[in-house]
Amino acid sequence: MSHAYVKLLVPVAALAAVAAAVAAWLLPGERARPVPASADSAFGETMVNKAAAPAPAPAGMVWIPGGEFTMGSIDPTRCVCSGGSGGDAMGDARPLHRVYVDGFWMDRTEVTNEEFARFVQATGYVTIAEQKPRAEDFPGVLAGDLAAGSTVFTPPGKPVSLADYRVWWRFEKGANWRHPEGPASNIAGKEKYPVVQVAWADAVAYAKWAGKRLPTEAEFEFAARGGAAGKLFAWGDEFKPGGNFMANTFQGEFPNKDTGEDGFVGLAPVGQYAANAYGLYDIAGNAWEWCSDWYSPTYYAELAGRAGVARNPQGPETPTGSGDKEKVQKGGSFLCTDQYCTRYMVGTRGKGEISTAANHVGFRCVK
Ligand SMILES: [Ca+2]
Ligand SMILES: [Ca+2]
Repeated sequence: MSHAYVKLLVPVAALAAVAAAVAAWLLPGERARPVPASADSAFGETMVNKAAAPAPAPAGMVWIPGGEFTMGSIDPTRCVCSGGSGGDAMGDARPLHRVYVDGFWMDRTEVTNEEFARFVQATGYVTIAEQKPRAEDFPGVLAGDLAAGSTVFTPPGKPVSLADYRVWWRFEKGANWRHPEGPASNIAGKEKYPVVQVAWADAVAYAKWAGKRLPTEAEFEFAARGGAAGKLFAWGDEFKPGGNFMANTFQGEFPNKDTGEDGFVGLAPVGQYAANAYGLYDIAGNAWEWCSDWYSPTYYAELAGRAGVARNPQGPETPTGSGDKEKVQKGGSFLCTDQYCTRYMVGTRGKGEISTAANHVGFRCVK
């Protein structure tokens, strides 16, 4: 198992390789444009399945009926997540294409620290961030630099150029799910916060133990849209309907000063904002959420190029793009902002190297 963030310890020349893993959430040069009043008419109707939910409902889960919908994000020239220098940021979330998913149960909230702690207590599971990387996976890295740890967001404390994410992300020895910002931090009193610093395999291990699985990207997006079609956000077309924040994102001056106008600087306990139409909390913002699909920037184009509706798409056979093994993440996080990248918008995509964790990435399960 490789450990991408240890690459942060090796000479700068090697850092290009890790760029995609870190910058998956925050692409340099990606800047905001005004929010359009309504979504693109290219979205087709969402046709929600009519069958009743099977009984009984599993604890903490809601029924997502499934159906056919249009997946993806709208034309970048009219969208906040429009391109910066190249003008094609978020191009991986286009073209729009028709997808059908079967109904499924989904966790109401992100998996919390107390839930993850029960799994660890029951199984003795050790997350990837808690394991010392193996020397054979990192030839050329000094033995003393091979330390267990993970990636931590660190506000620079002064206004900075947004060109280099390494100014606000660092590899922190001893950072893991029990110590999300490093050894000096802990999760005491944060039982109801989403677990973070979990790599993809850690999320899969939890899901198996719980008798569940990770959602596919299509399932996540169908659920996030709440039965509506072509809205900009999981709750509608307005970012702050009636002046109310609907998700935990970032306000202030990115990345150095989060003013927490939405009530929270950094992570929030789950369920602090209104649920979407399917009863899902934090389906946008708070922690990014791992999906089961491999990531390919051209997957939507591949699906759109096939005849008919893509039925229960599972993602590409293999990851393509940066050269790293990346899985899809959805929903954005407490670090998303219209000053930099607005991936809290429904229909957008994120991604992460499978063995890489960070203090803004968590997950929820389906079954
Ligand atoms: Ca916030
Ligand atoms: Ca979330």
